[in-house]
Amino acid sequence: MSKPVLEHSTSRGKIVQLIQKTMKMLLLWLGLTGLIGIATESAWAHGERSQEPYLRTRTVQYYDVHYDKQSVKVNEEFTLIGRFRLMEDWPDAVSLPDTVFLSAYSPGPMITRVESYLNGMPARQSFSKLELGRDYEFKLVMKGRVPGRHHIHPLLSIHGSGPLVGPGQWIEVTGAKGDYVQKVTTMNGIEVDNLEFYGTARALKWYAVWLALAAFWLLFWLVRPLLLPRWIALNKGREDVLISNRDITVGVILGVVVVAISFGGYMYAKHEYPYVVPLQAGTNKVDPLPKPAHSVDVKVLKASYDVPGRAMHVTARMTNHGTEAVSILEFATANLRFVNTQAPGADKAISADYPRDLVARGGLGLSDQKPLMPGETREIKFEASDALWEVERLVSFLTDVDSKFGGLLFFVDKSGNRLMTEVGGPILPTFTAL
Ligand SMILES: [Cu+2]
Repeated sequence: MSKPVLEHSTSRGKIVQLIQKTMKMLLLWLGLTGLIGIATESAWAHGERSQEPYLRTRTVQYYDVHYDKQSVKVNEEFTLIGRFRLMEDWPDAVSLPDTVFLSAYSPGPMITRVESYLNGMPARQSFSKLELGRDYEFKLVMKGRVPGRHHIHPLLSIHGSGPLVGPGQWIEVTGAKGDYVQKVTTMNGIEVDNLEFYGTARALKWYAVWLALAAFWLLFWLVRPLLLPRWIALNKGREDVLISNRDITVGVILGVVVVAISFGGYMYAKHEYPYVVPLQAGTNKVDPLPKPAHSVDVKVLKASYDVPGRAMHVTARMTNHGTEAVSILEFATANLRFVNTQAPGADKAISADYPRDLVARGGLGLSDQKPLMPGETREIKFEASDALWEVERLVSFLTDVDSKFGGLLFFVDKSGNRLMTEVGGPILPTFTAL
């Protein structure tokens, strides 16, 4: 008789072993994913790299973006300023910026947007009909809410196209979530200590009232014989027994109670809050920044992407319509920056607060460094080579049906004034080493 017992205990042991094995594997997997996460911290960002390159290189080009702080306490404010150019060569597949909303992108509600402006105008609402080929300036005042290290971006949401983000910066929020408050004074002088929970208790009470009434009405019918007995009664022609006088009385009373509560609640709210401003849903209009007085015309003659060398080569005919000689300072696209280190002021081109993971170490190579004189037209070849093209997953233009690139080319004169020109056009991949 001992055999079955033995067998039984063996199979039990096997199950225990299996559970232990599974737990070990799970722990190992958790440990590994944690390690990978630590090793590639940007993997914790929110998938900005998975956005199609034509969206990132040919729609909104952010530039001059600054974050005034990289570490804030809960409740402490920080400011995010910058500019963007809406590219003239906007992709056909993307909706035009006819309805646009400005905000910041964060992994969940980790920060609070306190103020936002587009070209100095409050940006509480969406803006309509932004102009292609023009520049806009934004300012976002944010406030730390949930402690942690969060990747924050400026964000332009375009109706029909989705979110288009600017360069993301890691912002450390320190302190305790419990300390977070959002104090406001309403237009009629009422002080609200914490907007986070303002009115939620009252809303929950109302939920409770309606849930109780609904539950009562449901139970009132559920306690009686339900479907089959009623169906049989119906078949026997006894509709009269289905709804009694008591049912009708209760129904009428409930109806009166619901109307009384609704109307009474409305009257009470009207009396307690005589001034109510509804959520503003209309769009605003804003003029773009004025066009700069001078410009450099850039006509792309040839563009190719060298796949093994991870380098973009562009040959362009450039004409300086300005009054000063200018040098090429920078090529920027999809928040990546390729700086020509030999240009005047190149060392100051990228501010200390700009995310370093978006700066190409390879810089920008030029076929000739001679400044472009006023009125001069010359063919110049520039090369933006860096592994960032791959890291940032910007090379799927190789497989796009609309293989085009876009970006901004910055020029600088000897006094440090910058001129900016949109560049772009069809691009061809070269798969073999040159
Ligand atoms: Cu991010």
